[in-house]
Amino acid sequence: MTMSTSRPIPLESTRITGGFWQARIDVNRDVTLPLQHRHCKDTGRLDAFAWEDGKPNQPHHFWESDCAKWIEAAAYSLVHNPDPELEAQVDAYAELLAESQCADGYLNSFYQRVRPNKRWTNLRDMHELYCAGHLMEGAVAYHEATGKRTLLDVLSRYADHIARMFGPEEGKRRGYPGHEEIELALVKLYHATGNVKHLALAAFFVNERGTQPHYFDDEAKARGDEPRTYHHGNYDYTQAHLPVRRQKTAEGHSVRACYLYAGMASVAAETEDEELFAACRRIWDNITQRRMYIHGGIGSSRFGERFSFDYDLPNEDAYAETCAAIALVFFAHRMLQIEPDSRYADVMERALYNGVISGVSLDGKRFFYDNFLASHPPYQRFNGQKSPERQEWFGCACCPPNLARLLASLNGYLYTQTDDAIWTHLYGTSEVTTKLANTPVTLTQTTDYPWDGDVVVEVAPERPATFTIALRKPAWCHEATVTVKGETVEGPDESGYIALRREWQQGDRIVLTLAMPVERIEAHPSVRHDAGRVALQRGPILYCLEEADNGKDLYDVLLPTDAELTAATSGSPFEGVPIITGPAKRRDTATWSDQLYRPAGTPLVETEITAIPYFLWANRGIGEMITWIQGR
Ligand code: FUB
Ligand code: ZN
Repeated sequence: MTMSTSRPIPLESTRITGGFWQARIDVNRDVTLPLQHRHCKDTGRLDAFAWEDGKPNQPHHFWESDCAKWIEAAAYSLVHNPDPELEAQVDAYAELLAESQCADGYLNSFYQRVRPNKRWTNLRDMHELYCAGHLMEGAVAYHEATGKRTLLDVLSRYADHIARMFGPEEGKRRGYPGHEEIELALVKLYHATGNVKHLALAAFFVNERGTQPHYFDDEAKARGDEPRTYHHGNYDYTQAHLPVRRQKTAEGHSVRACYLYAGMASVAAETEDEELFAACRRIWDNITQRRMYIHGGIGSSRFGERFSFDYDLPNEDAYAETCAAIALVFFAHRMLQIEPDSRYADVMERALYNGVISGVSLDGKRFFYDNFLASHPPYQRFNGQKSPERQEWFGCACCPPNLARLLASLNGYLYTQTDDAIWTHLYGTSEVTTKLANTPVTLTQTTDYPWDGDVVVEVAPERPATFTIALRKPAWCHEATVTVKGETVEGPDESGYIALRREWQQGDRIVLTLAMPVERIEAHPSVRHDAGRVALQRGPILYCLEEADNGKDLYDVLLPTDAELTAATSGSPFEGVPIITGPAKRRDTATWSDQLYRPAGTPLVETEITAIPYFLWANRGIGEMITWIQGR
């Protein structure tokens, strides 16, 4: 039983075949994946289980998670791109895991090699369950991609071990992870193994969280620690301040939070739990109506990589960890399956094209951990943020392999379906073959999206069949038209989707046209950081001003409300990518010398601005950048 309204389409049945995402996926496969394997090897991550005392590269307590995300990325990539060398690399790691697994099923390099006899003593801080979850996701993906069982069996045994240790039954510990992730992973594992104990364990971890007496208190006392000295102060940091059904706002560490919410939605779907789903919805609304950046980033505070409070969305200080935007995509994707409503897909799209993809350089070699919405290079260095340029790798390298696995599985985010309806959540040149109304059907999308709003969908059922094709009408679009076989049609709007139900025949052609003018966006008046400012957006793409095109002192640029803005590819520093240009004003700096302050009234001079897509910033060296421009 499941309350899901729609289900994802397996990766092997859907393929991105060109356009925007294909270019990024190719770089991910050809450059990023091999590089990440090298980093995992060079830093000792891949050999952590073979580490010996006194040797360099002592395992860190969540190194497995990096290797596991790399495995997952490799697996997704293998689905459409067989690569024996890559497969052999995964097999080698899988063998090491199989050999390293304890007789009782336990598997964690840090606790096996560095801190023996201390297993499960600090769930709050030590990431054992988090690493287990990531390994489970990797194992499921690799099994689906290759049919090989070694890794899946290892992780299934590990899950069985965890289920013997934790649960509501007498004699088991009533613990749950300080860093969530295993909840959503166990639901995936359950899908792969069919073992209901795996689903029950996921539900237990979700439902036990935040209950009293508090497990993290008891566990700390058992270690001889004083719970009140917990360095994060209170348990909202780990979303364990209340049972999850009573939570109303998104709190604490934002990656943990959205992994949990994705896990809650997964469990709610599988167990038909309306109350749990209602909690997911409330939290979703809190995030997307009050705590999310315009680029889809979340977790605005670098103090704890966390959510702070409603409307607190600083730009230069934005933390907006890449992993957090990715976790929001996971949450959105699960909400969509329960309730195909375009508000989830809109956010998914916003994050993907902006605050997620900004995390990786165009060449696929360097990564952002935090994704500021404004950069003033000396500033970031002085305030403890990470660098204003992308880095090759990090000591805490959660983001790069997270990007790799998401990009490699992006084809899985385009559609969901029921037996006789298919929802198109994302647009992109692609091909999907599935069964609708018991008929094999291929849908082929051809488009230059997100640079152009025309999307052609060719429908090819094996024989005429009646089913629904639902096309998302993005929230950013104010004018959408659809033709079927050349005739304009008015599909009913079903939760933000244009639902086209009819008998479809081979060769039917849908043309969706989404008007994509340049738009000035303003933020809610309570977002103090953006008051009096506008951001430029075209289609799903957020734009920004960079020093490379506009010189310094970008905060001083003023965009008059009547300035005509044009989008065009000519003159673009990035081939085929539209830039936005138009007239603006700024103060005449030539009239300033040594004063720091003086009576107001500096004459304004005319200037021309050039805005580039936000996700492309910092691909041309270090410099200033802003997204919110003066101009109301
Ligand atoms: O703690 C594991 C990962 O490292 C988190 O998800 C990231 O925020 C980073 O702290
Ligand atoms: Zn990260």
